[in-house]
Amino acid sequence: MRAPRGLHLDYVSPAEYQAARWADVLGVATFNGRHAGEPTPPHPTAGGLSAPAPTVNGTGGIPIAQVSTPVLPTATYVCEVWRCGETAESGQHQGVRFRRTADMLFGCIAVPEARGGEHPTLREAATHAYREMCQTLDAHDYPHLLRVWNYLPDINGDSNGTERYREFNTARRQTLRDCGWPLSGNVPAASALGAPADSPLVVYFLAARTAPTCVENPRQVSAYHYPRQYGTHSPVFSRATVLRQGESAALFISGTASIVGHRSLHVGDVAAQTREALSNIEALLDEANRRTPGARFTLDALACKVYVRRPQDLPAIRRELDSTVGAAPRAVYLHADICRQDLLVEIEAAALCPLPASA
Ligand code: 3EB
Repeated sequence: MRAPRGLHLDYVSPAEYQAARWADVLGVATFNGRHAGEPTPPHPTAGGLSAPAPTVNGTGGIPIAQVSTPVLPTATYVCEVWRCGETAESGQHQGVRFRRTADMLFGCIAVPEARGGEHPTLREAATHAYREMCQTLDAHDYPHLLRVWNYLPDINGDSNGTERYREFNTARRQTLRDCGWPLSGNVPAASALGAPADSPLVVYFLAARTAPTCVENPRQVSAYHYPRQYGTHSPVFSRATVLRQGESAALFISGTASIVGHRSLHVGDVAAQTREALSNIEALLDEANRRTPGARFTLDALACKVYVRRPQDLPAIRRELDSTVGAAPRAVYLHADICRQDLLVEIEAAALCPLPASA
């Protein structure tokens, strides 16, 4: 089965993924079914999550980012499947596994942080991941990053007196700068979340040959302009990006939390934090629609990934989402630490919307 050309996103179980036999998969991210303290079960990639159809061109199979951040409420694997509606070609550049069409590339890299190993610190692991991502995109001529997902082991942990998320920000900014990529304005949408301490740094991304529209949130200070109280090197990401792709437009909303201006609001109140994050997402939808002639992105059409710091907050977060988004929101919930200690919930989202032929 093949979708119309352009990106599509599905969240499915490994069994559904296998049964679907999609011929146009561009890339996959899997989220873990492991409970803390349990032995690692065989990963679905080892159990046959491979190229879904023999229409695959070139070498290798589908790139799969294996994220060990657990799924809530019960630990069952979730596959985030990006499809493109056309035949794609797989490849590898250094440590990056990728798959691409004439317009788009999905890539992923996992870098273990090993004491005494090649990348002894998170900063070095992140530098390595970002350098190889940039070099892959340069080598294959996809000059526009649309969206980057970052999963950092022990994101709030300490590294010689500096929070590991801040170390990551330093590496991201310096490496993008060294590779000649922009540090503000035309920068990708992103998420940066925690993963269990024993997992590798996992980075996966979507890039394109055409430039996206980068969208900021009028309610928030741009992340790349955060004051230094949040770290000496500010995070490099846009609040959202929009890519026009023929008859449709794809919207990528960055991880969005209860931040107004640059401050965290509703500290300790998870329901209020969820409502504030959703207000930020609504503001981004308005901006995306204003900046994309012919598009009408709506809350109920979003596919959401919701990051929950404390599993016991899941019912309250779900209640807010259900009442704001209505009916049955397309949402998966993950148990993850969030980059500020005072944030309890963060929501990222993606959506496709048809464009009129004349737009
Ligand atoms: C925030 O708005 C919350 O460092 O890539 C959200 C999305 C956040 C992306 C990143 C961080 C990142 O600052 C945190």
